[in-house]
Amino acid sequence: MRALMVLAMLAPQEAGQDEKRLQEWIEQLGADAIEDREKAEEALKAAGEKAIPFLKKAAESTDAEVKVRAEGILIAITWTIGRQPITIYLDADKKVKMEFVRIPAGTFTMGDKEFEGATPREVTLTKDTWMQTTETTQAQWEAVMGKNPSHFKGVDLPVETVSWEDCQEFLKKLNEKAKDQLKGKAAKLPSEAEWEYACRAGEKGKWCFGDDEKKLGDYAWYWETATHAVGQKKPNAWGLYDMHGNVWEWCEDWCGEYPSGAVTDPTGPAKGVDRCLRGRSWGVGDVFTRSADRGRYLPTGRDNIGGLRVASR
Ligand SMILES: [Ca+2]
Repeated sequence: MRALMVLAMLAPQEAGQDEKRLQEWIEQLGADAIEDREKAEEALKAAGEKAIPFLKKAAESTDAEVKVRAEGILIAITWTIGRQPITIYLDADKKVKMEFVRIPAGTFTMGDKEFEGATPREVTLTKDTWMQTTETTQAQWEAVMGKNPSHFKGVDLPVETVSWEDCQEFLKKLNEKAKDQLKGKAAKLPSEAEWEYACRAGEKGKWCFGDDEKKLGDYAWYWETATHAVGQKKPNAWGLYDMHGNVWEWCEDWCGEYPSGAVTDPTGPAKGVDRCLRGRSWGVGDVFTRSADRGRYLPTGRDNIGGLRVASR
């Protein structure tokens, strides 16, 4: 009994000491000596999830040094937490595989005031989602469907010329084929909100890397004449490739106006004419590839710019 009381008395104090230490390290990010800054950086990375609220505050700092370092550590920590991939195999030889990373539940601002029909609103996603790290490839599609409808041919190229309805058939077969490997999770298309949240990976700017248009070529295939093999450019902070450009990615939702105000786990309108696509394709320019940009197409529509990325929950 006495021991329990002692513990109860100590716990808040220890938590307070932890916080104090984290705050000291945050302050040390702006220290004069570079070795002090690096020491603080290492300590904050090691603190992991506990350091996130402190780092988020520091990322808003007017001290450029603190801001840049805090942002870098945040990405590193998020990567570590989210980077627990699951791999599923689609053939007996284990040559064709799909990799998924965990997208942690959270709240973000969805939309962009510069885009029609994408008025910003606060969205909360209450459940973790697993997102395929790349667009679905032709090898993956063929392993499940036994055929390849793509216009540009290549096993590592993203599958295209698939309609939303074709994707539903693919997902149905994928769920049957990989039932044991999915361990109770269902493969599906992401909702628009899940897609944009995963694309932004914590970034509020125009693209997953911020607002600097000059960096777009590091992350995206755009203004091209054909698709490119998936996963060749830089991934976003959560390990997802080609969220901007290469092929459009079908989402689950019917396409409609966003409701106003904050929403939780939105899934789009109950009915509609078009289904939504995200991220744009190889054939267009910079502004259109932005995180909040929305596309729409008939669910039966097929084109060499439209593919998918599988989500799972
Ligand atoms: Ca894409």
